[in-house]
Amino acid sequence: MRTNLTKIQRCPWCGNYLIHVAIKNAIKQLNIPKHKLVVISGIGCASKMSQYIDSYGCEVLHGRALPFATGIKLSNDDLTVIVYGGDGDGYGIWLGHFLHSCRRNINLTYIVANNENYGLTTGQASPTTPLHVKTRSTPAGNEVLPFDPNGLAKSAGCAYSVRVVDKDLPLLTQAIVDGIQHEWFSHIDVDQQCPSRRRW
Ligand SMILES: Cc1ncc(C[n+]2csc(CCOP(=O)(O)OP(=O)(O)O)c2C)c(N)n1
Ligand code: SF4
Ligand SMILES: [Mg+2]
Repeated sequence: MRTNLTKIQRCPWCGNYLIHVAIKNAIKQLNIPKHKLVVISGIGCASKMSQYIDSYGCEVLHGRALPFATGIKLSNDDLTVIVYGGDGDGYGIWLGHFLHSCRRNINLTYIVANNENYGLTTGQASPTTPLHVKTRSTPAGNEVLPFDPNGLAKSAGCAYSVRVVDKDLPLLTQAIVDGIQHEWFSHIDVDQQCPSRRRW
């Protein structure tokens, strides 16, 4: 459990700051004590979140947060388990875990900071990068259609799948509160600003 972390490794104006505030608001609103909360994340700018929230938590392998969190929830149903990661982490390298989590419908709250690129590794295209935009891996413009994460989640069986903008803090907080209270798998895709890499 982290109590003395002072250095936050994010760019100024990164949307992850806003999502962090929304998570803290939601936890406070629901009165969840820190010993009953677990935050699990993969690897990436977004995934540092588990280091910064004062709860139990773990930053696991890239794309492996969902199966890790599933094990925790199955072994102790009393815990509130939040899974946090980026679009590359959840929709790219291990999309399979996302879809099977939707199918299994185990009570996890999955928040995706969707900045439409692989931010930590300097801005390559991800599965949600819009058509034609130039990234580090698509210098002539992205030629691959992005997919719709909420549509995928719903078609795989997830009944609570929403998309919220990071700047709308009240709506984002409410979406997280509702996601935690939803008794099955919940998915919150956050349109996340990333001033250093997402320049479209
Ligand atoms: C198995 C594995 N493959 C690749 C990497 C390199 N890597 C680290 S973070 C990352 C992408 C992160 O993108 P995203 O999940 O969208 O997070 P963001 O940094 O944008 O918040 C990659 C490819 C890794 N750490 N492990
Ligand atoms: S690269 Fe983007 S996502 Fe990563 S810390 Fe900077 S603004 Fe945030
Ligand atoms: Mg990303």
